[in-house]
Amino acid sequence: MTQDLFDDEVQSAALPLGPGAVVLRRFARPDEAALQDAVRQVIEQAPLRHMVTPGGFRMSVAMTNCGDLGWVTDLTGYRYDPHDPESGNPWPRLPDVFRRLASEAASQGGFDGFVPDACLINRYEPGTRLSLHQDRNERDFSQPIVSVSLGISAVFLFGGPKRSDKARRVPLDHGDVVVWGGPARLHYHGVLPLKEGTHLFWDGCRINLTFRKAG
Ligand code: MD3
Ligand code: FE
Repeated sequence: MTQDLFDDEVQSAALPLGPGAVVLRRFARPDEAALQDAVRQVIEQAPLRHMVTPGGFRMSVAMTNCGDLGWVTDLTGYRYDPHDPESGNPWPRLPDVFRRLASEAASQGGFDGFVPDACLINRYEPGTRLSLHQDRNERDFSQPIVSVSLGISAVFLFGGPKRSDKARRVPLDHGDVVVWGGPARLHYHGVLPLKEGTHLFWDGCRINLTFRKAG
């Protein structure tokens, strides 16, 4: 009886945002301590850094990666690279809790068998924003992207297939997981400048993990 009620609640937490996009509110919360440990370990081996765009702008989001491939940008362009350009080392391996969480979330979002080979870690301090863009550096757009929001809340902008399409504002809070597949996979998206806030997960910052099958 109690179990049935609980299952209903879990089901009702999966909110479709639009075709192919499903929000799993608070899905990552049971794993927050393990996720915090894992993020700390990755950052120890591959520190967060502000990358430069091909246009010469320093990104306000600080980034690092783990997994077989890492997303990087520099003056020569955007790419997935098996090595951290700062150290020349391979990126840290994907922590088990990352792999499991990404695959469970993808299944809940309708994508069974998702095996990410790349995890981009983004850190937002207050004032940091991410302008409207598409994610097109991955090989296979039939594979979803899974995002995990941790720490202070952000307002996410979810647009359409054209840059000029009107964007919806979606608040993303600590533990929220979103699966972006199907038609949503190539929609424009971004993050509004982060407001000041307090959250113990990462000392007043927001951490976002995006899991991809890049190669
Ligand atoms: C919708 N990150 O790393 S996560 C990115 O909050 C990125 O750090 C944002 O956009 C962040 O590329 C947003 C949500 C997200 C990620 C990938 C998407 C939404 C997406 C790809 C297609 C459509
Ligand atoms: Fe993106």
